[in-house]
Amino acid sequence: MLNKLAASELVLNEDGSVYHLNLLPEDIAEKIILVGDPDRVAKVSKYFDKVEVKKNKREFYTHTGTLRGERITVMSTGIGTENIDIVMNELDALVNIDLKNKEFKAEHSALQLFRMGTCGSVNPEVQVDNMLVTQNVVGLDGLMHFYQDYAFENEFSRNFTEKFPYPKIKPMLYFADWAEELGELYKDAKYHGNTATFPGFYAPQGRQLRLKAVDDKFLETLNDLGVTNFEMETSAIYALSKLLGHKAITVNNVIANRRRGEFSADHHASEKNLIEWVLERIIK
Ligand code: R1P
Ligand code: URA
Repeated sequence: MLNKLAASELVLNEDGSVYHLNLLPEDIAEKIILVGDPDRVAKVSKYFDKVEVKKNKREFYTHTGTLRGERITVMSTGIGTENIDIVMNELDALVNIDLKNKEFKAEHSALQLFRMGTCGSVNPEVQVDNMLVTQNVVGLDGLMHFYQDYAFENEFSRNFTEKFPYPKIKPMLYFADWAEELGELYKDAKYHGNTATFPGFYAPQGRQLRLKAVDDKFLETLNDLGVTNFEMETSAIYALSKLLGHKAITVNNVIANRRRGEFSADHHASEKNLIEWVLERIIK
């Protein structure tokens, strides 16, 4: 059969669930909140009226239930774009591949993905404990170099690509393809900005403990190129959503201001605030 996937390519568990997420198609809603930290899943689902599904494998914890009568899923992705590669492909398989026959479905289903994460700001004016919605994203992680060509161009990306001064690092640029739809839900966020996604927390984000990073001026250089904040997942979420035909938007709680050397005095309180803020907006 033309589209039939081999057992080595679409890997399933004994119960027919997708290999890493450990989920069956009926376990997820169309609206999915993605968080990095597995502990954040229960902090979100405690607001649901009812939780029907609780499953996990490795760092991927999933709770599905209803909130104000609407079905909703919250899932942890763990840290990094390599995990997002797994999350995006397996979520898409749950809705767009017939897992029994291992064939592509004729009808495409689009998911709505809401990343609710944390980040560090590189703009000295951006205050900690506030929400920042990602408009453009610079992928400095490398994942998308392995997929078919996909590049987005706008004024931000042209300026960034032209002036980015580190020839060994190849940026890939994407944007929030949510247009008026998902972005409208978050229009009153305190900040909208340009996020850079990295393959690490320390030197890749310019942190120097006992090891030197490429450049002492890394934060200033990226901020001068229009980058507002640093984190580790959004490039892959935006790019793979675009390629797979899903809608995605990221809002991160700013827990660090890297230029001022500040860290949130109570990031648990601002995490709670973020969860309530997002749930209020995505479920009417
Ligand atoms: C690093 O501490 C982690 O926190 C951020 C980064 O993207 C990375 O995953 O997001 P989460 O709080 O959603 O995990
Ligand atoms: N998450 C990151 O990846 N970087 C930060 O500075 C804070 C949260």
